[in-house]
This record gives sequence, C-alpha cells and structure tokens, in this order.
Amino acid sequence: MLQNPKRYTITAALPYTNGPIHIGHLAGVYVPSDIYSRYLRLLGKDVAFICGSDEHGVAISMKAKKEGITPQEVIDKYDGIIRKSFLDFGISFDNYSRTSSQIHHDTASEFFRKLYNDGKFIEEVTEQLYDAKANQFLADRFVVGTCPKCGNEEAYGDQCERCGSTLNATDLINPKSTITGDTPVLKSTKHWFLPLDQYDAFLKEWILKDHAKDWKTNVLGQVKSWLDDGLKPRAVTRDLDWGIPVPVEGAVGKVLYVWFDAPIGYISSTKEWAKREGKDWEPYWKSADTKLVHFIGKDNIVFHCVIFPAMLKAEGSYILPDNVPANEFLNLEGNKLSTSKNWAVWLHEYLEDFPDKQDVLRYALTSNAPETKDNDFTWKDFQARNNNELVAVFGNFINRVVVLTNKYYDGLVPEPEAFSEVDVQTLSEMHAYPAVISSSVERYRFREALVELMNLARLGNKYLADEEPWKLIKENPERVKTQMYIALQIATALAILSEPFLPFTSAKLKKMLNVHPSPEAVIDWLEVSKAEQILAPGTKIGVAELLFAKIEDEEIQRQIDKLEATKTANKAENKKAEPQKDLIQFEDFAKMDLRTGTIIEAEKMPKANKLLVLKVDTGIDIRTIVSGIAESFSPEGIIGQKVTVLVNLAPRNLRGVESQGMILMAANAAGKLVFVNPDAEVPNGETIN
Ligand code: B3M
Ligand code: ZN
Repeated sequence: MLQNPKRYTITAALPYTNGPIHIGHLAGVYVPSDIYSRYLRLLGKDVAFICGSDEHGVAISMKAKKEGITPQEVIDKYDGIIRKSFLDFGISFDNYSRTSSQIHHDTASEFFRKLYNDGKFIEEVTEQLYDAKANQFLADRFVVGTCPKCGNEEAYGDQCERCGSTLNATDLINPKSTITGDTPVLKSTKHWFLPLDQYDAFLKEWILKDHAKDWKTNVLGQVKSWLDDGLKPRAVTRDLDWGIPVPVEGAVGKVLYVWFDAPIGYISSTKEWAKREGKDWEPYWKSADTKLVHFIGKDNIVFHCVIFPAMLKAEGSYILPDNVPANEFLNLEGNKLSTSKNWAVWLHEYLEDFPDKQDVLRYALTSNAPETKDNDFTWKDFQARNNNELVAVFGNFINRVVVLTNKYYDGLVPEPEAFSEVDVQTLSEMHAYPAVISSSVERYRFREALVELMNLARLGNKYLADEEPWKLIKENPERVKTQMYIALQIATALAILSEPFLPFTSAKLKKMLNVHPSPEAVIDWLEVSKAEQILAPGTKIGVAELLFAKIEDEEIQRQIDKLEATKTANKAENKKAEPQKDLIQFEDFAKMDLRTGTIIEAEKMPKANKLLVLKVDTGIDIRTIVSGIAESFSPEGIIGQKVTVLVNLAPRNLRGVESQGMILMAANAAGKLVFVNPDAEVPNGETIN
C-alpha cells in the first residue's frame, strides 16, 4: 500500500448510459467513492475524483433497438438523467465526462495505437459467432448461453454476471442470438487480441503477493480463481457499428471492445478535468507518488484487476491501482436489483417521493452497504434507520443543543468555567473520533466509520442526559455554561465529521452552528483536534431547524405497494401461457351449453375458505352453483355480476350442496380470479357459441 501519497486519483465505475441509476449503483460504487473522496479533501489532500458515462458497447445498441431510436439518442437521454442523479445525491466528482467525447476517442485511439505499434497485440483471424439472419457478428450481450464455469444459462458473450468470469463468446454452451433468438453459426473475422496469458506472472506477483494484505478478500478471491484457471488472449476489438473505430489499417467496420475503451475513460476524463483546471494530468496517472483507487461493483473486478492493469502494464508508462475495494451486490426486498425487470428504486423517483432526503438514503445504503457480502435493502430498514438513528440520535442531540443555547444564552456560545472530570473525559472521547473514523475510512470500511460517527452523537446525548443542564440552570447557571459549551463542541465535531457521509446534513448543521471553518482550520482540528478553534465562545449560532423528519408507515407502505405492482407486472409480462390441450372435434365442443347469466345471491360456504354458494339467474331458471372464488371475491361484491355459465354440466354434490353448473373464470398476473363475462346488455340465457 502506497504510504503518504502526494495526490489521489479516485475513479468510480463509468455507468452505462442505457438506463437510469438505482440504489444498487449508489451503494456499490458512488456513495463509497464519494465518502472516500470527501474525506481526503477534508484532510486537504490533492484529489481527482473521476467518473463519466460509459457510452459504447452492445448494451447501448440493444437499448436503441428496443426503444427504436439511435444509440446517440439513447446516450444523450441517459447521460443527462444520470448526471442529474449524481448531482442530486451530492456525488462530488471533480469531473464527470463521457466516452462519446472527442477527447476520449482520441485518448483511447492513441492508447490502442501505442500497443499496436509496440507489437503488444496478436492479430488473428478466428471463427466467431455470427447471426446469419441479422447479418451480425454476436459478441457481448448480443449472445447469451450457458456459462462453462458455473452453468448460468444467462451468461453473456463476454462475461458471466453470476460467477464474474470473463468469457469469449465461443466459450458459451448452447449460445443463442439475443437479436433473433437463432443459434449462431461460426464465421471468420479478424480481431486484435491482448495476450493476457503473458501477464500472468506479473499479475500474480502484483496482486496475490504485493496486495495480499491490503486488498479485500472478496476481490482477491475472484482474481485468484481467474489466475488459477489460466488467462487466455482476449479480443479487444469487435464487429460492431457503435463504438470507437479501430484506428489501424484493415479494420473497417470494427470498433474497440467496450471494456478496452471504457477504463481508458478514466484517463480521458482526468485529462478533461486537468485541462479545465489548468493542471497537468500526467502525474495523476503516471507518478509513483499518486494513489490510484478504483471503486467498482464485483461484476467489474476482472476488468479492473486483470484486463485494465494488463493494458496499463503493456503501455508501460502508467501506474497501477493501489486498491480496488469492490463491493458486492445490493438486493432489493430479497430480490436481485434489475433494470430490465424494473426491480429497483430509481434515484430520480426516490427524490420525487422523498424530496430533500438524499442523506437518509446515503445513510441507509452506507449502513447496509454490501462491503463484504451481498446485502438486502428493505423499506422497513430504511424507515428504521431514519426514525431510530438519524431522527432519534443525531437529530435529537443537535436539536436539544441548539434549542437550549438559544433559550439560555440567546444563541451565544457561552464561556466555559473549569472543566469537571466528566467534561475532560467527554472532550477526550470526542477528540478521539477523527482518528477512529479515519482508520475505518482508510481501510474502505465505510459502514464501520458511519457507526463511529453515530457513536459521537450518542456521546453527546449521553453527556446531556447525565448532566441534565435543564435541571441545573436555576441553581447553578455557571455549571450549565460549561455543559452547553461542551455539548456545542460535540455538535461541531459532528458537523465536520459528517460531511463525507451526510454532506447535506453537514451543510445545514454548519449553517445552524454558524461554523464555516477554512480547510486549514479543519486540518488543524482533525490532526490535533483543537476543537475549540472552530466554535469559539461568543459565536452566535442560528435557530434550531429539524435535520431529519420521521418517516411514517404510510410512506413506506406506498413504496412496498409500488414494488408489489412491479412484481405483478413482471409476472404478467413473463407469464407463459399453458400449452394447448389435445385437439377435440367440433362435436365435442357442441355438447357444451354455455349461457349468459347473472349472480343474484351469494354467501360463504360454512367451513370452506375457497367456496361461495351462488344463486344464478341463467335465463332458463335460477339455480344454485358452488364456485371456488371466495379468495378473490366477497359475496356482497358480486351481486349483479354478469357471468358465463356451463349449464349442462352434470350436478355435483359439494359439501352437502348440489351445484348445478359452472361459472367460467380466469386468473390475472397476480393470480387473482376474474370473471369471463359477457357485456352487461346481453340478456340472461343467451347461448354462447
Ligand atoms: N459500464 C459498469 C457496468 O458494468 C461499466 C463500468 C465501466 S468502468 C470503466 O455496469
Ligand atoms: Zn458463470
């Protein structure tokens, strides 16, 4: 691990612009990287926090086909939505670029040409999967099949998302084109391959030896399994019409593989930033005293720990990442987050339902971050985190401090008297928190760091509860001055230390406390914890405003209902119709006598949850029919319901009641029964043919 870096280049995975972003993206990549970058800035470090839209690749082309628009229209639409989401949630990139930019095309092309001219590629004609009907070579998400490693039947041509393995499309078992559904044929085509096998020894030394102690075990585990399986040359070009054209002779109709160009997007985004800021970009990617950290989700580990490092090594002038603290996946209410199934909490929709509660989501997602294993987001936990922690602990402490300071001293920070033993002990505990939180953040343990931040708020609550200034104010006002002074120092510590995690709350709190420390003052405070220098006696603080508001059950139920509706819609969309029954002759059908009818009475069948006893006017007569619809309908709700009746079904005795016919029903996507009924104006007794 690099000691005392001179500067930091922090990258966050470039989101594909084929859809909006959801809570899984925030939890996995963007909140952790933002916490880390904000923390480093708090320490006064030289930070380049870099990201941008990932705008090439088959995923974009497929979205364009699906929406009937061009790939350019797709990326322009989602690049804008994604940028706004990041801004709305305070993800404080120093630069957010996009790989459709000219600076990226130039940077990626130059990178490819360097490797090409240095002879680092293998140029080879090989047999690749081809969809004859679509007249399209099948790579990446244009083909699905069974993963040869884990048996996942929905593996893509370049990667299996279940086991994370990188694949060549021809590795897939039983491949199918996602364009036509056809089984592909093999067709010759030329591509340029990066011989990953030649970097095997370097990767083993660099990762499994040099970083065996400071990289996360979930990352080391995945990398080790690939290296153990043996690396193979990997095509870094594709036969596609959307992407960066391969910048060498004999490559007409070919583009750079998206996972070759996208990581170079970090470099081009840094260049764009440096140009705007009047800085030199190269030290951020080429100086040995730069700490490079990639924040990603686990499905991107192979690209950031094997392929991109091999590219950087091959190019020869770049540094390698000091760490790749990949998170595992976040699930939603027990199911995998899914863009295609709309099983997600979309950030833009969250803010419509919970305006100004960005920090509540940042808090809930960090508290439950999938740092070492997949984790589950539930709306009940979200509500509990807000109500029981943010409102009841953090918000409650701040509210008491600010209200009492305004009540006792008209908002002026009092001059303390001599500190008691408890005061000294409390201040000493408070002074320990910057180092405690720093230790967790430096090891990318943001959940742990956030727990410590809340413990600081608990320290404040405990101090007030034990000291009870509201009881002493009459008999010992001098003592209360000291107590309130100390409570205000703890509130100030929260205002500073919460900034990386809860930037919106920190800003509100600093305004409320009237503390606007310079970066230097914060560094002083953090390093030697001279808390007194930040909120001095005599400062006039603002009036109390609630930092957090309780979230009611109804608000949560609305979200849960929304997900249930999505589940129902998915079932409807994915419901496969039962296969047709065996053929019958017309004579068979003609035997059935189907009539229109109306339910005129209904009651529950005693001791039978599913049965209702109906009186049905069939136009022929009024008859009793027992029907298994009690779980879908209440008796009083179906009086007057038009129905279709099979009237010549032989009577059956059901629990002592003779049923003379059958009401025709179907089921909706949610499995609820619905009537198959004629229009209301059709009279009872009409024959249905
Ligand atoms: N666009 C994210 C994904 O796999 C991918 C990251 C690129 S980072 C260079 O969804
Ligand atoms: Zn697999």
